Amino acid sequence: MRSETPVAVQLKDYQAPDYFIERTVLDFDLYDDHSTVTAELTVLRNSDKGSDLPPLVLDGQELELLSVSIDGQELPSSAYQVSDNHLTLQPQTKRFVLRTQVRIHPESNTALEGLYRSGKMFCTQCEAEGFRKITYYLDRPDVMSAFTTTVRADKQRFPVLLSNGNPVAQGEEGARHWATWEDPFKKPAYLFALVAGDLWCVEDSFTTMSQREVALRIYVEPENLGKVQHAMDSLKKSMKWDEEVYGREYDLDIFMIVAVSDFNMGAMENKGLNIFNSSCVLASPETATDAAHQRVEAVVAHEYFHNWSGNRVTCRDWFQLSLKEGFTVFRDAEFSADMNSRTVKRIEDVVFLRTNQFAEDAGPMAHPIRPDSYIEISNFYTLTVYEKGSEVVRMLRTLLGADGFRKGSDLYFERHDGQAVTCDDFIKAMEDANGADLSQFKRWYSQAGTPRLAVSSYYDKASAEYTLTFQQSCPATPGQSEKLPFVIPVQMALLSADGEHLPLQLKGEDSAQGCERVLAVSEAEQSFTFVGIEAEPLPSLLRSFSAPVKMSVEYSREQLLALMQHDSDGFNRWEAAQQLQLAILNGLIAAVQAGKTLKSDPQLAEVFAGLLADSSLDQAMLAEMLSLPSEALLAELAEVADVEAIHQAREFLRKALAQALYAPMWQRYQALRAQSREQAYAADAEQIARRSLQGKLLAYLMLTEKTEVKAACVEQFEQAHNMTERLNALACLVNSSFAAEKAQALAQFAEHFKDDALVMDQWFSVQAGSVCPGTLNQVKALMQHPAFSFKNPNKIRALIGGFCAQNPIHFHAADGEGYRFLADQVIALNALNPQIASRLLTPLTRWRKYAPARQAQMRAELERIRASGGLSKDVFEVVSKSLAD
Ligand code: B3K
Ligand code: ZN
Repeated sequence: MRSETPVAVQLKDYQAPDYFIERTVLDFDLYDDHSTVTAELTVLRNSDKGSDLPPLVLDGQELELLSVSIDGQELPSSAYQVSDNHLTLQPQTKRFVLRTQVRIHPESNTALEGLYRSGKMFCTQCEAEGFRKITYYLDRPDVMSAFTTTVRADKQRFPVLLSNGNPVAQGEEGARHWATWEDPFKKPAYLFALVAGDLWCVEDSFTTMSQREVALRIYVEPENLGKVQHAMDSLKKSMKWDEEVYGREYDLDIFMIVAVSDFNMGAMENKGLNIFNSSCVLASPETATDAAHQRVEAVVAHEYFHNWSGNRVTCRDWFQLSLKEGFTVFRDAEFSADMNSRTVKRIEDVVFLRTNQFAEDAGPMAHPIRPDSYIEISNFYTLTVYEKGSEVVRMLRTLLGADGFRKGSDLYFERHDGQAVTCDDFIKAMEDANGADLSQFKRWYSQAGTPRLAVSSYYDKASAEYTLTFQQSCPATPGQSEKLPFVIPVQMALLSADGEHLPLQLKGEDSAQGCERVLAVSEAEQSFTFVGIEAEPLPSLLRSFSAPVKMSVEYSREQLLALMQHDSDGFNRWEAAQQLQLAILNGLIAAVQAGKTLKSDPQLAEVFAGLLADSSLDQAMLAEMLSLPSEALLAELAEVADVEAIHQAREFLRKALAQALYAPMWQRYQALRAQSREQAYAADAEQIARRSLQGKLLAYLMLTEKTEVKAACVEQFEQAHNMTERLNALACLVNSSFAAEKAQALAQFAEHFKDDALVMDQWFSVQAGSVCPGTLNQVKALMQHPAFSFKNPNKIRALIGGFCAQNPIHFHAADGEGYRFLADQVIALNALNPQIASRLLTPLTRWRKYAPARQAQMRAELERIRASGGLSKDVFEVVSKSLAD
């Protein structure tokens, strides 16, 4: 913890390193009460920067320096300076071997950054700046080195010793043993990894496109061996997909994944040795939901894809983070779309982006996908860098076409293999491969905020011309008051009255060019005129959500219904349903605010009835179309979020729909449940779609509080052969007024799964999300439960995060207790795990969204955190930016 005010690092201050590290030879001696790290670094003056020899300033934190030598000569302590964050010494030659020995304490490392203990094992997390907590180093991604690592530990308790690359030697010394690993690929220190533990592995192999055999190993604690197959299958699919879609082949002879229980995020792409949060590896039908299965598949793919987009080609500095993260999220999203339902994946991603990233982009932490400055880089692993970053890459593909994009990515990988590069280098490769000029497009990298796109249309019957006019603007964000126009690709089509998709010919063109096209809107106001349009058409705009913008188009209800029915773009059919639901919900919210009695609108029930009766409709799409916008999304869309009105309006509508559609919903539910009973579980698209629909229907039906539904819900809870159905039923009971059934189900579940940490996380989060009264007290009580631990990030996210970020009606309780609770937890976690503390804070940063009374309460809690003293850089940055004017 620091005392002085932390300073921001600026992109404009970037300078190439004074020295490089050619070779890194590490030796770890691991013990229960300390570990010793010996590092032999072959240091070389960066000749581009001159022939003088400036001081060598190595990064290091919380290290106890035991010795330093250069070229075999031990240095007296007068020959170097040690400060809180650095070791500084004066080189005498332009190339030398620096040897340091330090003592560190993984056993008491609760920040889970650097080398730490998770349960009985040792593991590491170095990105972004964790390596400096392991040894003195030039801990920056543009310093790339060949690593050789030896790990020594007790033979019995740590039979498995792993690091990056290939195993090259091993041996025994009494009760201890050692293993040496060599990574032939130069890499920055953030990709270093080490694991020691009593681990078992599932082994498989993959033959690459050039017929090389790669050994695949997933290491877990022995009790989890039965939950690894899904991750292994996902890995093999990912390897094949990257060969087919990007021409990228794996490069080492071995690829390892290790599952650990205590991990700050999802997983980490360390070269050849990915370390995963166990929640992103382990899955079995009985213990993991469909969503968890899909997350495992996506995260395994994401980390694997980083081998090229991140490892072979890495970032020059941390401002370029989206270079690897945005691109890799785009790659994993396309992979998931190819493995499952493309439209559903797009809908899920857009809902997530709109609900969370748009809120971030409108809040005090708003930043461009390539930020200009940061105080703590860990705070910039954001939805903006990841999800909006992915949208920016998607727009590039939309603008360049699939083939042009592939040419660009081939050139990027070829040109920069083995280098640490910038977002500009990525764009340059796309430009050079396509002869394109992307200079204006690059504003997406430097301007923050969600652009608005207002659309109007004009039809001229006499000339058969139809004109679409787009007006773009972008709200001010911290440090950026004026924005220049973006390039916004608007994928579009025009529909005739009977739902035909019209040929599209722009004025000035010789002929029509298909029935779908991309309009590149690049001016503040810009019009496109289509010719040969015989009657006023219905525009289908921003198909597949072709740009991360807030578009407004005035559609009548009839037009929305027509789009829902006829649009050939699945995303836009769903979008039309969303817009209809939003219009109805906004009407209800206004009615609550005006103190009127709420009246149900028969139109939505009619639409839903039609959807339920349409047997040609894909079940996954049906489930998505029956899902009302969440309270969080409604809050994001509102000028001032009225938490109670939103909750009341939405609950009213859900109940009204459940009552109006009871018969068809009940019938469909029973049929789906019967199918589930008869079929063995598979996490395939068809079954996932079925269970998704079944879950949505059960949630509606339970709102009617009918006895037959309650009995069905209890039956599903008790008899389901998979976690998806069981947890859906449990959530319904927990949110119901059936107190006895609720208590019994919760107790039964906890008794059955008490030894399975990941399942207990789900048990915590279901309760944290309950809309029933008394939830906050229940959350506080659950913090005392034996399965809860304040040191385990998954538990914190499930229970505390579940309540604060997923339960708006209780978190925003008028008495301010929710805010107080969150501030208390952040203050307690600040010292233990700054990254998790800072993440948890997010809901409080959104204070500007609420009415003045709530704003004051939220600000007061932020002030209280600020005044609590000893803030980590992580928490300091978020609190101070949130409170800044
Ligand atoms: N690259 C890591 C994230 C590291 C976060 C460090 N605070 C996982 C990923 O995005 O694949
Ligand atoms: Zn990533």
